[in-house]
Amino acid sequence: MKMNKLVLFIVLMLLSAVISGCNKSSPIGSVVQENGADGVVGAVKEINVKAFQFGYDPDVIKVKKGERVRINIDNSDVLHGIRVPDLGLRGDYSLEFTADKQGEFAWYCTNMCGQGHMGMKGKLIVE
Ligand SMILES: [Cu+2]
Repeated sequence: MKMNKLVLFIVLMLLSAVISGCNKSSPIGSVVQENGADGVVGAVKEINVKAFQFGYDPDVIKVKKGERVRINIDNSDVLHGIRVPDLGLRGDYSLEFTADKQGEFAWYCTNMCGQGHMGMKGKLIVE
């Protein structure tokens, strides 16, 4: 009986550790509270994207309309960057914007990075 309670206690401790660990951050994004570059105060959804020859990980990003978004670009080999022509956005290391237009927007690599450069693309979904 005593042993059973000990086992139950350990299981509960492990479960709560796993649950709190999951809540801290999701693998593709986290929300931080801060002042935006343009003076907007509010939550910024941060998304980390790894850029490599020749692709992105993740290569599809979903945000909600109205959200303030910052995409951090990790250029893991050479300089890539992201440009979203339909939204007039471009950046080598990061992009910050308010997702005020609903739809699906293709993004491309900003810098000539090698033979596969033209095939480097991703998709931003604003829903
Ligand atoms: Cu490129």
